[in-house]
Formats: sequence, C-alpha cells, structure tokens
Amino acid sequence: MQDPYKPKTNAGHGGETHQQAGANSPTLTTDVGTPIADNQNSLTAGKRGPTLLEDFILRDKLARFDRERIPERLVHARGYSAHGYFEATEDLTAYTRAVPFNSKGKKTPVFMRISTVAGSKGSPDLARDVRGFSVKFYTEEGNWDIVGNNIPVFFIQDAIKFPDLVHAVKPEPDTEIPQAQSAHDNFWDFVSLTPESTHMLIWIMSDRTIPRSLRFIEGFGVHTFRLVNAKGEAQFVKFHFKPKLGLQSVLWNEAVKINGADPDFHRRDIIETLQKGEVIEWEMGMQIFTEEQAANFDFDVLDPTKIVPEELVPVKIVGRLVLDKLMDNAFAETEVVAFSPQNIIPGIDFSEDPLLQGRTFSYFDTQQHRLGSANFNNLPINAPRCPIHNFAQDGFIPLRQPQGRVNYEPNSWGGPRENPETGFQSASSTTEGTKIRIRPESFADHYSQARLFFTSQTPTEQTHIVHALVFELSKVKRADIRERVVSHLINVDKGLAQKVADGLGLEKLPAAAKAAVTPHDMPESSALSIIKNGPNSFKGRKLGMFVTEGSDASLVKGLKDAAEAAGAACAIIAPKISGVKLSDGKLHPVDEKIGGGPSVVFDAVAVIPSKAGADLLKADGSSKDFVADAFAHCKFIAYNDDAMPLFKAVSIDGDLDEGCIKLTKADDAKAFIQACGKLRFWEREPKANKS
Ligand code: HDE
Repeated sequence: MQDPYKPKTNAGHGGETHQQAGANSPTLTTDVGTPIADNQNSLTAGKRGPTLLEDFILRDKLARFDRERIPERLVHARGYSAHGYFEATEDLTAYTRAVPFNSKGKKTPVFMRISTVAGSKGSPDLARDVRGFSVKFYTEEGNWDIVGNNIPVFFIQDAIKFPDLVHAVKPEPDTEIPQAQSAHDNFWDFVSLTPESTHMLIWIMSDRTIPRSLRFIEGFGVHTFRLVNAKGEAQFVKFHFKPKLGLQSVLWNEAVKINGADPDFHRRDIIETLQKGEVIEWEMGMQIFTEEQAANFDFDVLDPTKIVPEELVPVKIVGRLVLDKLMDNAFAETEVVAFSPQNIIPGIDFSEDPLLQGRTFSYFDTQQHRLGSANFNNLPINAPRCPIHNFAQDGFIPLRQPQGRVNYEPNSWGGPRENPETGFQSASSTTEGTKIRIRPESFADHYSQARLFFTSQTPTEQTHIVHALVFELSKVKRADIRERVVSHLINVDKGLAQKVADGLGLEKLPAAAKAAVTPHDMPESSALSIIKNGPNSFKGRKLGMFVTEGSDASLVKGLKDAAEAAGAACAIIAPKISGVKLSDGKLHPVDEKIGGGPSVVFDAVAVIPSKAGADLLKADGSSKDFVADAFAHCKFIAYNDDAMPLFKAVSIDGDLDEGCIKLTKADDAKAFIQACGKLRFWEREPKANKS
C-alpha cells in the first residue's frame, strides 16, 4: 500500500538532507516580511551573554507562537473536513428557487465537516457519540449551511435546555471526568429526568454512534424546514444524506480497542480514501410534504424528537454530495469554519421548530466569541463565493476594504440597494397567540417513536442496544438513576427493559415511568436499521493479511487482487515492518508490524502464516489478539491449514463456522472477498459473545 503520508510540500518525497530539501525554498521571513539570516540562534551580548531585548526575530516568533490557540467549539470540538461538490440530479424548481436545485446536473462547491459532540478537540474518533454532519454550500446566492447530525432526532425539544444537556454530558465540573463519554451519573440523571430524550437515547445506544467510517454514516437535517418556490409557495421538507457505500458500524468492544490503537481512525480513513484518488459520496434526499399532510400525522413535525418515517413520506433523491479534496490546512479550514443554521438562501426557510429557532441565534453568537471578530465570515473558508454588497464596516480584523464615502442607506450617492424581486423572502405563514412559556401537547408522546426505532432493529442490533445500555448504566454510581432509566425503557419495550434490568442485576423491574401519552406501536421502518441497509459489497473496506516469513506468496497475491478488484484496500501485517520474505523468496513490503495493525482496524482478515511462522507466533500475545478479536467481532476470516496452531492457541479451532473460509489456492480468494460483502458473520455473535 502506498505511503499515504508523503510530504505534501514541494520539498521532495523524503530522503533528502536539510540542505537538499531546502534547495529551492523561499527565504524565511518574520510576519512582516523581514528576511531571516539565522533561525537557530537568539541575539546575545557575547557568545555566552544575555539575550537582547532588541531581538525582534526571537520576540516575533515566540509571541506569535504564544497566541496560536483559539477557544475550541463548545460542542463538536473534534471534527474533520474535506471539500467537494453537490450535483443536482433533479430540477426542483417546482418546489424551491434554491439555486443548487435549479437545473439537473448543476454543481455547487461544498465544504463539509463531520464531528463528534461531547469530546474535546483531542478526544478519540471512535467515542460512542452522535456525529455532527455539516455541509456548507457555496451558492451564487449566498452560503447555505445544513448543520445536521447522523441521527435524525435530538435529545431535547426546546433550545432553552441545550446548556443543561451539554453540561450534563460533558465532564463533571468538579472532577473534569469523563472525557467524551455519556457513561456517567450527570448525563443519565439529566436524561432520565427529561422523558423527551428517550427516543434519542435508544438511537445513541444503538450502533449508529460507533460508526466504522464517516463514509458509512447517514446525515440528517433533523428539523423540519421549508422549501419555497419562485411563486412563494412553501412546503415542509426534511433533509437526508444516504452513504453510497452503505451503512456500517463497529462493535463496542472493537471501538474501545480501535481508540487505543488509533485515536485518529476516522480521519485517517478519510485521508487515505481521498489520497488514493477515491471519492466519498452520499445521495442527498428530501422528504417533501405539505402542512395539510403534516396536520394528519400522529406526531408533530415541529418536534425535533420525532422523525417522519420514510414509509409515510418517501425520501426523494435529489442529488449527489461528493467529497474529493482534502484540506490544505486543518486550522485554516476545519477549525475556523463557521457553520450556522441561520445561513440559508432564497428558496429555503425555517419552520417554527423551537430547537431550530434557538439554533439560528446560537451559532452566529458563539462564533463571534470563538473566532474573535464580527468579520469571521470574511475568512477564506467562510467567505461566500458570490459578491457581498452591504454597508457593514469596521470591527476587529476588517478583512474587506469598502471603497468610497457611502456607508448608509437610504442615500443619494449610490451603493447596493434591496431587491424585492430577487432578495430573500420568508415563507408566508400565519402565526399568532398570547405570549406564553409552555410545551405543546402535540410534543408529549415521548415513547412511541423510541419503540418504533427499537422494534425496527434486527435482533443483532437490539442485542447491541441492550449491551450498550447495560455498559453505560453500569458506570452510573447511583442505583436510583439506573432504575429511573429502566422505568422509561418499560414504556419503550418491556423486553428491552427486562434485559437491561437483568444485565444490571435489578431484583425487579421498577414501575413504568408515567407517560403523558400512552405509547402505541407503529409499523416497522426498515430504513432505521444499519444491517438492513448495508452495502452487500466489500467496496471501500479494508482486508488485513496476517503473514509470516514463508507464507504462500500466491495466496497473498490472490487475496490482494480479489480485494482490489472489489474496490477494497488491503494491508500486510507481519513480524517486521522492514519487510517479509514469502514463499517466492522475495522480500515483500509490510504495512504494519504485528501488534501495530490489530485486527480491529480491518473489516475482514486473512490469517495465512507459514507452518514455521505459526509455531513461532502461537504464543505471541498480539498474534493471539489479532485472531481472537477478529473471531469475536464476527469478521470474515480467510485461513490456511498452517493457521490452525494460532486458532488452537485462542481455542477457536473447534468453532470455525461459515464465516471462516479456508484457502487452499489463490483462486479461492475471490469467493472469500465475495462473502465479505456481508461485512460481518453475525450468526457467530451469540457464541463469540463480545460486543
Ligand atoms: Fe449544535 N451547536 N446546537 N446542534 N451543532 C454548535 O456552534 C446548539 C444541535 C451541530 O462542525 C455550536 O459553532 C444549540 C442540533 C453541529 O462547526 C453551538 C442547540 C444539531 C455543530 C451549538 C444545538 C446540532 C454544532 C458549537 C439546541 C443537529 C458543529 C460550535 C437548540 C441538527 C458544526 C458552533 C461545526 C455546533 C448550539 C443542537 C448540530 C454551541 C443552542 C439539534 C453539527 O452554537
């Protein structure tokens, strides 16, 4: 596999000396352009004398260094970005005048950021957490931001509760632990006292929050928005992004190990994919429905804890979201990019969803604080790709240079004017009422859709939800909080509640929490299951080949050819990073040393040691972990006869199932890779019993 980390500068490709690498480089300067003769030594009085205050080069460098950090985001601090485009596959002018959809084939540049929520900027990628899913469309009528998540609902219904929610999930203020974890008393205390969060809780305890790759997650706008066409006619809309390569997650036991082996697992996956020249793609979809239709649903579409089941309003695919370019600089792009739900364009409008209403204020507000200036939208990554004409002026770091004397309107000099024909128009919707602080009754059913999500999961996925709840609640110290959570689960699904109660060792089930609206069953929705929406292909996945000195070179080649023909990557894991001599007597490159490339970072493995190699390694801890974990995580395993001592060493030699496929010749590899299209051999899980 090609080294994805070759230097991106034009200073050559490794191996040069300092002098050679700098042969064609520009002269180093200070921040005001003064050329620098010596970047190794401060200015002193005499060789061993004091450093001189006049050493402006030293001061410029240190002072600049001291001010590199800006406040990280309050939430979604850890994220990763790439550039790309949106391509419309439908002309939607009947529904909206939004320019990205005004003609089939129309392309709009985008910048995307995918993030975790609770963890700090340096936290690991594979925490159990929601993933932020933000897309900035640089349209010719302004920037449009869809600032969504990979989960279509949210914990709370009203923006006023957001600071409480974030305080509860973040590290506790006295101890400042745990980092990037919801498994602690404050979080479960808050949510168990907030019944509206129940639906979201089942989602976050599902495999949705431990994705295998950010390329295999869905994106949702969450809120109901409005589409507005040129005639001013408005319809409700929900935004969806469906991954081209299907949905896929890992097991919790795998996530724990991946975070240890590679805390940058998800961002590395994006880098390697784009540096190979592949793209990352979603289908963008919309659920479009009228206010009259919405009035007949048995839930309120203004309630952000509710979905509109796809079986009720199908998702209409309207285009492709494609990422094809890495960032040039992480700070200048993903750190200072400012996504905001208030950034909308003509043809898009808000709904009265109270969570969305609050968000339209908060992002712009927090960005003023975080980016240190009202001019943050003039930073290159935030700057619109269309003309800006207004009388805004001054403020810290005024990057725009207005010309002339006019900075007000109306005026009799000239300058930009409002345009009722082309300017943004809010959708006309009648609204009235006495001022009041109250939650609508139509928001009060907190359990029926939580039940819908749970019952729409496969038994495998339901088991994972049970395991996750037992794991998380077992970290909660107060028994009364654990029981309070179970009391809500009873309203979701009695079987779920009983299994969690058993897992926690509760003597008996507590009384069910009081439900303001009696929960009712809803028709199952297959769209809600990951396993039901897998790719049935190994494309975009990664095979790990465990080899030793003397391994069969034809098997290695057969597996590599078959994996690459299926659009998958493969890596060689061997005892020494400098290379491995296979049966053909040739030294083959190695991607990871055994122990450095554990099986958790691969989607499927081939364990094809030589006889001597297996004998050498059957007592080696990392080698045993490689095999035991792959089996326990229900991965497809290719193997040869010589692998049996390793299987025996971890006591799986008697349990080999159809997910373990023996290779006797190179040609057998094709059938193996074909089988890997199922991604996991879930039938093994009850036996493997790790998740
Ligand atoms: Fe956010 N959210 N949020 N959020 N959110 C922020 O804005 C907020 C909510 C989401 O990659 C912050 O610039 C409020 C829902 C994403 O830069 C902050 C409420 C959804 C990102 C903020 C919510 C999101 C943020 C922190 C309740 C899914 C990262 C940094 C009313 C639809 C965007 C920032 C990026 C970031 C406020 C709830 C998604 C604090 C007040 C619901 C993807 O302003």
